[in-house]
Amino acid sequence: RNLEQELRQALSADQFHLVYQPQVSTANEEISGYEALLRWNHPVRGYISPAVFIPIAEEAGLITQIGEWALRTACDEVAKWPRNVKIAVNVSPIQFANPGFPAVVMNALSRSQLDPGRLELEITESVFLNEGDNTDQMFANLKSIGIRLSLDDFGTGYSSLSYLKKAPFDKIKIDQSFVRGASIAGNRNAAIIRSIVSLAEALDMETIAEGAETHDELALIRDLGCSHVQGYIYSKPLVANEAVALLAEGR
Ligand code: G
Ligand code: G
Ligand code: MN
Ligand code: NA
Repeated sequence: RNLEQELRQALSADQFHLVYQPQVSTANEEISGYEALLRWNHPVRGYISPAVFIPIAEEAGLITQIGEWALRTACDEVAKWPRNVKIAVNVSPIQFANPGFPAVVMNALSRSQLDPGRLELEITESVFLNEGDNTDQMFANLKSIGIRLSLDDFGTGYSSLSYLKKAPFDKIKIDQSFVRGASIAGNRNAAIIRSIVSLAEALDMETIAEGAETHDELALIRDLGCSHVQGYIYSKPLVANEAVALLAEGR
């Protein structure tokens, strides 16, 4: 009945798995990495979207456990893959606020033997909303491990440029809402993407355009100078063996 109750059992009942969506370099069209995305397959209700259950997990105090499972599983799986691609893992602001989080990251790296430079954590702008005293320290601690940081859903919600100045991001993810339809004549999204790319370049950060679905969108993203693209135009999120097969094909 109650989704929260069922979410409590989902981890031990082995109902989660990860899917992986390619992140492609615009320069050479090679897969540079994958974003790991959580999936919950409920035995009765069927597939439940993370857009539905992540907020419930955050409310119920379950996101720390579930997020750690996702991080460990992503590192363990990707460490065995045939190419040294990067792996991007989403991190809830609640995980990020926990002073023990860097130790969790180090543990995931050491048990999987994944090179820290291959792990990228995706953090949304909302971590700055309830910014605590230790936010700067958290960024410094995570960077000292040698991992990469990516600013997810950029341009939505609480955008402020001040945190771009102080937080050590390696990559900005341009939100889908700016990418979709950007190639249509007269659409203002192209101007926004152009200015984000120019800002990122000035700050020595990479850019990835999310949610590209059409050839026109892809061509525009490339013309505007985004370094990477992620979207259905290349691939939907794939189960692990499909993601491996794509790498084995040399993509
Ligand atoms: O995969 P999909 O587009 O349906 O994801 C919907 C939302 O769920 C996105 O905002 C995505 O960031 C979030 N999400 C997916 N997997 C995870 C995860 O492992 N941890 C967190 N915190 N969010 C996730
Ligand atoms: O918020 P975050 O960037 O973590 O979420 C990524 C979400 O975007 C995933 O749920 C993924 O399935 C979805 N996604 C990725 N590419 C596309 C796309 O080209 N079109 C649409 N509609 N969704 C996409
Ligand atoms: Mn993401
Ligand atoms: Na996003």
